[in-house]
Amino acid sequence: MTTTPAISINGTFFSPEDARVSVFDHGFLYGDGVFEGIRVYGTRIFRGERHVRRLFRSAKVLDLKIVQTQEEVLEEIKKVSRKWAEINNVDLSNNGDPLYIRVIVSRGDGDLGLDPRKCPQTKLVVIVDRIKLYPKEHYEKGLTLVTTAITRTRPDSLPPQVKSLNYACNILAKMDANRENAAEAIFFNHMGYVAEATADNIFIVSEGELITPPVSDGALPGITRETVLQLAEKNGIPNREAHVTLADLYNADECFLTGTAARVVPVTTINSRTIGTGERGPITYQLMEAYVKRTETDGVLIYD
Ligand code: PXG
Repeated sequence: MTTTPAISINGTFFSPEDARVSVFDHGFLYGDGVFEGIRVYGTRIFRGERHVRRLFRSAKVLDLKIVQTQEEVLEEIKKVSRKWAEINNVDLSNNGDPLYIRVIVSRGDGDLGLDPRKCPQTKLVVIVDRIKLYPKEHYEKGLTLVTTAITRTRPDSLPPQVKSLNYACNILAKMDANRENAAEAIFFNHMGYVAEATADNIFIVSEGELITPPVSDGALPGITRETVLQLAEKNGIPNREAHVTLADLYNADECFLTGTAARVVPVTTINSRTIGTGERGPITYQLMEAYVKRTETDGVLIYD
C-alpha cells in the first residue's frame, strides 16, 4: 500500500508536490545543517526526547540557531505524525509497519557565498512516512561487511558526533560496500581504530563481554547504541566502551550493528572472514529480542 508523506516546513504543512526548499538554502548548497532519523512504533516516538536532544547538540557545534525550543520541535514531530495518520486514514494503535520521521534543520536561505551570517533564519523540516522493515533473512543469517579505506572524519575536523547534512564520506564508504556486494562498510578513525559503519554503530562480543567503540573513536552517539548498552546492563551482560581493532573484529565471537533503521542486526562475515560460528550469536539474539520489546513500551506518545 502506498502512503502519502506528511511534511511540514517551519511549522506549515505542505503536500509532497508543494514541499520545496530554495536552491539558495545552505543545506543544499553546502550541507550546512543537521538531521535526525527517528522511528515511531505504534503510537510511540521511540526515544523522541533523546533524538531531539542530539539534534540540538549537533546544531550547537555548527552554531545553528534553531528557532524552536526542544519541546516545540518534539511537539512539531508529534503534530506531523498525527497528520500522517489523518491523511492516510491509519489507526496507528493498530500496529502495522512503523513510521519513519526525518527531521532536518538547515542554515536556511542565504546567498551563493558560504558565510552563514548571510542566512537570517534556520529552516525546520519534518517528514513522516511509513518505513518497511528490512528483510527477515538479514536478521537470521546476518550481514556481510567490508572495511573501507575512507577514514571517519577527525574530531578536530567535522566532529563525528555531529549528525550533519554532509554525508559525503559515508557515501564514499557505502560505495566501497556496494562494489563488493556487502551490506555495509566499517570505518576506521584516523588512529586506525574501528569507529562505526556508514549509518550504524558496531558492537562485538568477546569472551562474553559486549564491546563498542567509544564516541571519542568516531562513533556517532547512536540512540540505538545507547539503548543496547542499557539493555545489556539490565540483562547482566558485561559491557564496556573500548578501542576495537581490525583483529578484534576478525576474532570476535559475535558482531552486530545498531541503528534506527536497522535496529539490531547480526554480522556474520567481515572481509571474507567468518565471525564466530558464522551464525547469529546468542547474545546478539538476546539483545535483538530485548530491543524489539523495548520499542513496544518506550517512547513519546503521539496522542497525549
Ligand atoms: N552512525 C551513523 C554515522 C549514523 O548516521 C548511526 C550511527 C546510528 O544512530 P541511531 O541514533 O540511529 O541509532 C547513524 C544513523 C536512517 C538513517 O534513515 C540513519 C542515519 C543516517 C542516514 C539514514 O535511519 N544515521
